[in-house]
Amino acid sequence: MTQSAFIGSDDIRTAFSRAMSDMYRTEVPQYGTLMTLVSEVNDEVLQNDSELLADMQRADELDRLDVERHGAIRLGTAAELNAMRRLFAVMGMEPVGYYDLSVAGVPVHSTAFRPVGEKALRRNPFRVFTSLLRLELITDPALRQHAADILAARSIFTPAAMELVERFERNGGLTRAEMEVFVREALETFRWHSEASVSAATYKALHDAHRLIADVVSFKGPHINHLTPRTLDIDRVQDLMPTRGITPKETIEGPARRKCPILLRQTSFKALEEAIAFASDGAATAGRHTARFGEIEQRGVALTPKGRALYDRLLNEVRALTEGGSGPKPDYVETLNRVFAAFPDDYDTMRREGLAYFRYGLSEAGKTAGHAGPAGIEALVESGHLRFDPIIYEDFLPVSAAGIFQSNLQSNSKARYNAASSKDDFERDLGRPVIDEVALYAEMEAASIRDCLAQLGRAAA
Ligand code: OOG
Ligand code: NI
Repeated sequence: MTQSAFIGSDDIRTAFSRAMSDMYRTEVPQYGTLMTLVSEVNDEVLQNDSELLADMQRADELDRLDVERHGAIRLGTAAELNAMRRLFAVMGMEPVGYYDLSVAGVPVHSTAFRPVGEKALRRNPFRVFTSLLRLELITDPALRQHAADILAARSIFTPAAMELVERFERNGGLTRAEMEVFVREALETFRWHSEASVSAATYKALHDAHRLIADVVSFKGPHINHLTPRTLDIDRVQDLMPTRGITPKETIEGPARRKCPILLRQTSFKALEEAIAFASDGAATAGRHTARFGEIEQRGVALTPKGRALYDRLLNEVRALTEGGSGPKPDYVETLNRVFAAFPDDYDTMRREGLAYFRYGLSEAGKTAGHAGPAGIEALVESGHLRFDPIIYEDFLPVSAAGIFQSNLQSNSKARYNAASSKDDFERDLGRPVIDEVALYAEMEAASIRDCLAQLGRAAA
């Protein structure tokens, strides 16, 4: 077998994310409605904002928009997480970031599998937010053991899917024929099963411990629970959702609306209530479960640690003002807008203050001037020889994720688990360290500067 007969990981990822999207659209028709709405609004935004259109064209960001989406799954065991890492590796997706959601009362910790290289991201930035249930957070020891036993007995991958993962690892790639089988078989893991693998009584016990525990433990596999397209105007889609028969959650998670978007803003619509059949233990076998929902997101520039610290501080301020205590609360959106006014809203200020990451490139003037331009990055920017584009945030936000979890579990429980964060345990279960997302953005920016300097025939500083 020659190297060249292998299909690239980018192509496998694209084929898989398309197959996943098709499956989810059949399973949850509202997702299809939402996709149509998002694509209409994106077209409208680009038609009315020629500057954004030009920026996105220059940054080579337009092509990925239509295929761009993220999904989420919740796993039950270390072995499942470990195997999932190997499965996603076939599609060029690596674990980036660590999210501890126990602090928000959700008994999971998570990572996001996604492509990391710039070329791969431009092709298709498909991401899967992947959570691992922390069984140790179930307080009742008998129930904890029961859940562990149920999980130990299931196998969430088809034998053919794992066989192809092994073949990929052994040979360093998959042929087209192998890829087609791989996509079909891997998809099975993410399919919805309306037959629970537990009795109604067990489901209830798990559900009483936490809705999420029932969702993870009661089924044959980790059904994909949402797929999220990327919109260029989340407020507009949120406003239009009711006209298409979709009821969004009340508030948009993340930063305030801005001229220059930062990080990530997200909103979702309520999970569907679905009929399920319990395994028979002689009792009633019909039930209902809420698992799957829809979500949209708008992505903005990635922040540096300094920018992120400012974001976190402002968001905490908003939460302190609008949550808890008694008496009337100020309006959330009004408070968010007022507090976030402290975050500079133009790219050049964000850049000069070191709040966000940018990709530098030579302008036409810079290319013409070549050697003759001024020295130093700042001087080159000022003279118009260097331009800069925002580096898009490709990751997630723990507070937003917790808000999405909560609204879809219909639990307003503000319970917090007192467990220590356990990134080390997570990485042990995963079988490798997670990649630090900040290092990825910093390196993208640094590489773009090196590239410009090289083109100008200058040595890097
Ligand atoms: C994942 C929720 C997190 C996001 O976009 O922040 C998430 C889940 O409910 O399993 O998808
Ligand atoms: Ni999501």
